[in-house]
Amino acid sequence: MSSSLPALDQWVAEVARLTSPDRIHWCDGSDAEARELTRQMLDSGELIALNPDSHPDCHLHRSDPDDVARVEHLTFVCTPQREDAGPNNHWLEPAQAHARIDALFAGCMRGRTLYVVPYCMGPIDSPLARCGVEITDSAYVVANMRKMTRMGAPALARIEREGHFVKGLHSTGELDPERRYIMHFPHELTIKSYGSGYGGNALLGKKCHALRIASWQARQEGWLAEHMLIVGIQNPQGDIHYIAAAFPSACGKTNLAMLIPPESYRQAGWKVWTVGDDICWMQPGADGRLWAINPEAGFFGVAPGTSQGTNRNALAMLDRDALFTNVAVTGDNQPWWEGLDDRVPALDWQGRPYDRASGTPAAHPNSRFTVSMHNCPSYTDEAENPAGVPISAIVFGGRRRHLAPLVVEACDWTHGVLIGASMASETTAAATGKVGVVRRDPMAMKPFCGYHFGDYWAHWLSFDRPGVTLPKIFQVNWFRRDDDGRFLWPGFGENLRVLEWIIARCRGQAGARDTAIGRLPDQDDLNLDGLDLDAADLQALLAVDADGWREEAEAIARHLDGFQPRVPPALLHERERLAQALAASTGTVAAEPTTTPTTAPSPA
Ligand code: SAT
Ligand code: MN
Repeated sequence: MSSSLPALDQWVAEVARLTSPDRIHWCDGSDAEARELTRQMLDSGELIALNPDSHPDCHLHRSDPDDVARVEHLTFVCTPQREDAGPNNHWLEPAQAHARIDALFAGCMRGRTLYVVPYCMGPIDSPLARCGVEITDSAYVVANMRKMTRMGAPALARIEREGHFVKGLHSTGELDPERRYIMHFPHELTIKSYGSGYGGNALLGKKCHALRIASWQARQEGWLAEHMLIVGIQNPQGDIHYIAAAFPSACGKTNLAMLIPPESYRQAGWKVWTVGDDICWMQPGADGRLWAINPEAGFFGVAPGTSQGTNRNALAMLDRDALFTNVAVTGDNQPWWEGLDDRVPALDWQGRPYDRASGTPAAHPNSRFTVSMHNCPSYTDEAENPAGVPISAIVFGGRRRHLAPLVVEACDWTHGVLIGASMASETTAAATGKVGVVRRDPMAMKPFCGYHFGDYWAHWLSFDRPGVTLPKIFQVNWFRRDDDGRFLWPGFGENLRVLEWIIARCRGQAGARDTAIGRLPDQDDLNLDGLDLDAADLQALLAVDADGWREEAEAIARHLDGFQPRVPPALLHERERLAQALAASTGTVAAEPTTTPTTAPSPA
């Protein structure tokens, strides 16, 4: 097979010359093709069938133990000018980068099949969607791409019509960490990835295309490609407000996107609709609002911690047609991970007999599930709406033990961009490296922005222009702890209480108090009915520690300084304004139990 697009056929031929595969297979995305690939992977041992009674059509893949997370130190953005990649990216000169990685690709597919995977990021008929073609020698990657993107014949038809596409070349190579690179060439709309078969390193539609390349394209074309979930919150009156929320990897985006309302909210008629759990592309519409699509078609979620109690929706979508990576298995061959239930698994994520006394987790902390979004009970057809959904609020969240309150509303767009730009979070198992270290992660895009953060912030600021009705921006932190390490806020479904306040603020219907760091709810502005929360914990969650924040403002100044001379002056002024407001306040400013409601204009 080939396409009707010479540019595509030429590229496939070129890659085949370089990599010398035994066979070339153009993926059509059909069920028959998926069945055949699964059969081959079961034969080769790449996939293991799970219990067909409890988990029909579910499979397990075990990664190489040295290949279980994204590798940021081996990920490069290769712009012609070094400065354009920014201090936020590793950089190599493009010609040198091509030479270095092409040397690895030479002959690497000997004995293997080269799969041509045409895919569309976003609803197939959406003007906001963008297409790509991934060439890979991994059937496991093909199987993932089929769940995660609109893959196959319809995507190829769109590519042939449009005549352009993002090129992604991938080989698992030898899975040798010493021979591994993830390289991006934004000016050539090209990705090359060698030596890893894992998630964001190998499913090139995801972080490589939909964030690193797309963020660069979005800047040229006037839109935003963000590391955000999209969730619709339906109130008892039936109005649905869509929220886009950025959190670093493995900070609960999937749980928030599929939130189960607390019992009292369910009874009152609240509903939650999942549009996306990881990536959001947003563009101003004719009405001046931001409209968003989820470019993905599935979820590649963190398994550990997913349970009946924390995310019933996720669990319900994992008992059929799901692909698991690096989870443990029970004696009767069901998938298992820490936090699921109190069964003891038989085999750990590497297939070794599991000994609980070893004290090590049975599932890898970054073990994952891949499922089509159609499996999700809270899935909404709006995820297929070519126009996208209108965004009422943007939320920035991090994982922070101290300082950051439960929720803060930005005073305006510029303040909101500063909040996003100065986000910080403790590192997680989603990337290799030390876990639990606080690092700045602007807009949760630190590993994913395909160009200089200074230019990126200027691009964000540019959306604030006459005639627009931008979403309100908020900062949240579900992860505050006391000195003993205990979480102060119950999180999960209870986060709806915070989202309710956020939506009410967007509608001009809830109270807030002005503080130096933004607007916070007082205790009675939040619906805490039926929640057993310690009064002191609530105080701590809603207090502004002015001394701590003064230090934070200084830290933010140093952080921004690292991106000079490209930091937009408006952002520096905003930081000054924050520092001055903090200079005027002392001690810890606690939340009041009573307030005068302030009203705000409604964006939606
Ligand atoms: O490995 S992925 O990048 O796909 C998942 C994540 O880190 O969010
Ligand atoms: Mn992510």
